[in-house]
Amino acid sequence: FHKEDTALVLTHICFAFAALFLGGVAGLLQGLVRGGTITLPAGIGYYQLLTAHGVFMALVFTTFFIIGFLYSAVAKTLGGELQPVARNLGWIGFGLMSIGTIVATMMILLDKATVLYTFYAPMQASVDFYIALVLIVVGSWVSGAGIFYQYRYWKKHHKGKLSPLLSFMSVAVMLLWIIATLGVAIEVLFQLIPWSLGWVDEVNVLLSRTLFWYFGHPLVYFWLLPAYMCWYVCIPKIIGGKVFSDALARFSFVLFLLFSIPVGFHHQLMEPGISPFWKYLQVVLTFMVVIPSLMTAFSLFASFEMNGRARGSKGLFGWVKKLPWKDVRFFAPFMGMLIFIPAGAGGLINASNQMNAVIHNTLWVTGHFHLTVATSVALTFFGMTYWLIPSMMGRELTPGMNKLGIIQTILWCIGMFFMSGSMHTVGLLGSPRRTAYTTYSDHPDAVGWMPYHVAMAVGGTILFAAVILMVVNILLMFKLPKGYTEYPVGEVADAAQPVPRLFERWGLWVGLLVLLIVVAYTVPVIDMLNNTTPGSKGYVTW
Ligand code: HAS
Repeated sequence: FHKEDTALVLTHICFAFAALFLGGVAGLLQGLVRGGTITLPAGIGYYQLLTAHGVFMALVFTTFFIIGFLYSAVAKTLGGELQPVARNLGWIGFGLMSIGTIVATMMILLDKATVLYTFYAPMQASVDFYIALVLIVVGSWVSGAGIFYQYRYWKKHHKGKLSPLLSFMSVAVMLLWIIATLGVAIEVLFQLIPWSLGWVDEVNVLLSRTLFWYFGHPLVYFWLLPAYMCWYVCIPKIIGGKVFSDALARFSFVLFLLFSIPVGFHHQLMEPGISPFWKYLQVVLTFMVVIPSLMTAFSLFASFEMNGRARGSKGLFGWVKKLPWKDVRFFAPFMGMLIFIPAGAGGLINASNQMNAVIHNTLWVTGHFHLTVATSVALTFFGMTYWLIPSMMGRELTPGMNKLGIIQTILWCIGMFFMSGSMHTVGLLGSPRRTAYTTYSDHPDAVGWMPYHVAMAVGGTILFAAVILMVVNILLMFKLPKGYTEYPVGEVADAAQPVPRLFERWGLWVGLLVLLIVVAYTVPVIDMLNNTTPGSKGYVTW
């Protein structure tokens, strides 16, 4: 890697892990508060802490890590180094995003933005917080422009050639992000900023939540897809095999692009003011977006099995023994995949209207996203970090560092087992999410939840130890001996079908996506603006 590319990528990665550390501190404290173990000192509020935890972990850690990784992916696969224009755009994007993050953090610390990581109305923050969000979003668009520039530059100089799979995926992820963030940009610019400045007295709460979830659901795929990039492309190389099918991988990313945006209503199933028909339509589309995940599961099993059989494994599951269990580059993402099976099943439960009525706003939902983003995605990002840093810095991933990585992964899984397991269980018993410690005047139900809340705190403490170990491992990685660590990019299996050129017709996919968004959102949004849907009146202003 070019030195300047390494600097750009690793600055993003280090920023991401600094956020993980701060988010981890907030997470530990809030777990202990909720379990009734401690009370917070110095007037710090539970919700202030919860906001910091969500913003650092879910928004800052993920976005910085992903953008850093995507830059490494396009540098690696599109010519071996970044074009100066792409690199400069990357730095400008980073600058805007980091200034935005610092301002947002200050506002949260000053208790002027205790609005949780979802920040929709009617909770109101200081205008500085919203401006900080604008900086973060605009910065990410500039970074996206750098990725598109690198891709277009390569295409221009390789006329008629198929782009490398990893770069195709990077473009898809960034397109998804930019189209999704348009919703939240509209919300912040046209609703939240004028409202927080006092220019308007009212805000349409339902519209604000709708615009947020228009962004909020594809946000989860913005987190997931870079992990899928690792599962599809890097893992086959790490296990010594090949990518099962380039065409299938591209197809699944195209499906994600199409179906992950017009589905936000599945976060609003219990909300009045949106007619059941539109909720139903978006739930149907939600089940469509499950298909590419099932295709991914199929493709991964196929890669593992093909590789095992090529190495002489026998029987139905003999290939399992051929996997490199002691290699953290495989083990951490693999645990992520494994845990994604129950995590995804939980998602299917959430998306079903009747079952959503049981779990909505309970700790079950918190359990769901700690398995998905905080385990499947986070463990994959951790596993990637163990090769990304040494390979970019020209250092060798030593057996000692590998071992520390395995210990860190196991700690994470144990902590998450206790934390997310008890969240799921106590959620089914009715314990609400986003609630500070209370026994509701010693109501027997609430008292019955307490042992689970204590188990959550125990899990959270183990997870905090795992965060610390991860941060220590990162610091140690900068001291690894000089040498070579591979940046793993898998080749495609010989038997795979050729890739239809149609997949790179971005205009077609974006056009179809716009059509789906228009179909799924136009009528309900007009209803919200006119207060015409039964139930929306009275809910609509604050
Ligand atoms: Fe979700 C709420 C539905 C996936 C994150 N979700 C959330 C929230 C977050 C989140 C953060 O319908 C809370 C938001 C808030 O603050 O209110 N979710 C789904 C569905 C899926 C799904 C249908 N969610 C995710 C992913 C996330 C994420 C991914 C983050 C990265 N979710 C919902 C709904 C709600 C919700 C409702 C609202 C609930 C409410 O009422 O508030 C699907 O995409 C899941 C599909 C996944 C699968 C699994 C495929 C398995 C694979 C692994 C294969 C393993 C192998 C290894 C090969 C079908 C790919 C095995 C090898 C061996 C040897 C055994």
